[in-house]
Amino acid sequence: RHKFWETQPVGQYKDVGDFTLADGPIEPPTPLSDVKQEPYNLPTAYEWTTCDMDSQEICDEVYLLLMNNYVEDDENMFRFNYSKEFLMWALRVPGYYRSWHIGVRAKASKKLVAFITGVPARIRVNDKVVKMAEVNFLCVHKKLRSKRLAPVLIKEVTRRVHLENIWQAAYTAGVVIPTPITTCQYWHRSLNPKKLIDVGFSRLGARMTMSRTIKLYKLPDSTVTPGFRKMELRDVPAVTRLLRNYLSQFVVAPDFHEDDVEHWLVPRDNVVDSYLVESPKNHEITDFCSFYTLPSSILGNQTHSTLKAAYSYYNVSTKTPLPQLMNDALIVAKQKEFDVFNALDIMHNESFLKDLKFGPGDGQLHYYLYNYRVRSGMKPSELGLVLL
Ligand code: NHW
Ligand code: EN5
Repeated sequence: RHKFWETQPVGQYKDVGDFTLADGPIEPPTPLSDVKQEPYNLPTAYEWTTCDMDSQEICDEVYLLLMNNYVEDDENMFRFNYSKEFLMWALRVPGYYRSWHIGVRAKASKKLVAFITGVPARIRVNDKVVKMAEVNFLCVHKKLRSKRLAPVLIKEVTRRVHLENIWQAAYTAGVVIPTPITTCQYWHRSLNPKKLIDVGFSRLGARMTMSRTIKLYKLPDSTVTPGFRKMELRDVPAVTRLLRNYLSQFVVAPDFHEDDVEHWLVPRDNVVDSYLVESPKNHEITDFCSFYTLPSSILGNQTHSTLKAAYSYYNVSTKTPLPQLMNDALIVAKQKEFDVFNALDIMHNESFLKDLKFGPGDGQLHYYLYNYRVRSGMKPSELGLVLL
């Protein structure tokens, strides 16, 4: 059923529920000298290119490939439209390898037709911290689909990750392949219900009018938690401590150091927003919440071309109840004119989804590890990792 994935060191369907298999690598590393030195072969009309994400011109090409060919919902009404600034943030992470930002061009026209990326990360699985690649932005131009190009891209990124002596990876997908470590549900909180209904993102509920719906999703004009403010660079040490302590309870989570927190969580306009609660009494930082900006193109609507979506990122509560903290996140997202706030049912998110009027979406997100087995039957609430 999976001609490619059956050949890869990933959990196979036959092993699901086999609790005798222990956590750890599926196969051992090979000597670096045994890693293939030359890139994999592409069909003769195509060639490999390393995409220099410092270059505005290359970033523009990547941006356009993804804008026109990346992930759509199951009814092809919306397509992710990651901004250039977002891509530069997501790919130029601490210790990144330029060689892991991989493109394919048509030899004749030099047009960029496919892409895949890895970025380095330390991911903790139970009590072990493992160096991994986070693989994302796998994309093949619509005109080149179903030609088995994706397995070549995946093998090539794998080879380049191996050359850096890294043997594991983490990735997510909307499709099921062998074998998810867990499957998460997307939830959506309407901020601009009129627009969401107009573009077909959501529907008017049974026995609901537009004005009743608008009233249902109304939010206060300003945040309610005393000491709630935007995160700043000077907060990095305190946020790192708060976050490390919080993430330690999950089965799979990033092992964030201060340089990671500085990169991933210090606010960047239209990319990532982070807020915290600083106790007005002793200036202690007790709570934290964050979200990233990922608009979607609206395919074939006369009046609206983009849907502005915020995605819940990392949230930590020690003093402010999580539902209250996230309500403040909704309020700032509304102030910033997001149309919808999305979240997965991971970490402690279930504690606020229903109370804050999120509803389940029609999409799921499956989480995967490459060459690493984890105890089967992990629940989304045991997952402490968000991939972009
Ligand atoms: S998930 C988003 C993926 N991108 C999109 O959905 C964009 C729109 N679609 C496309 O561009 C986030 C194409 O449909 C793609 C497939 C390119 C998806 N992950 O070339 P063929 C990520 O980026 C398998 C993994 O003919 P295509 C995460 C499929 O099961 N595998 O198909 C990426 C089949 O294999 P099988 C996927 O439609 C993680 C084979 O590809 C997949 O023209 C990557 C068919 O290939 C997916 N999302 O192109 C893995 N979609 O065995 C990283 C399809 O079933 C692993 N396939 O026959 C780790 C590597 C690093 C290790 C380091 C140690
Ligand atoms: C990972 N880095 O399907 C990338 N999104 O529910 C790969 N549905 O937006 C991940 N179909 O339910 C790819 N509205 C996986 C996600 C692919 C994109 C996707 C889903 C997630 C989505 C929307 C729109 C559906 C349009 C028709 C949806 C309902 C919202 C409603 C609001 C009010 C309360 C009830 C729910």
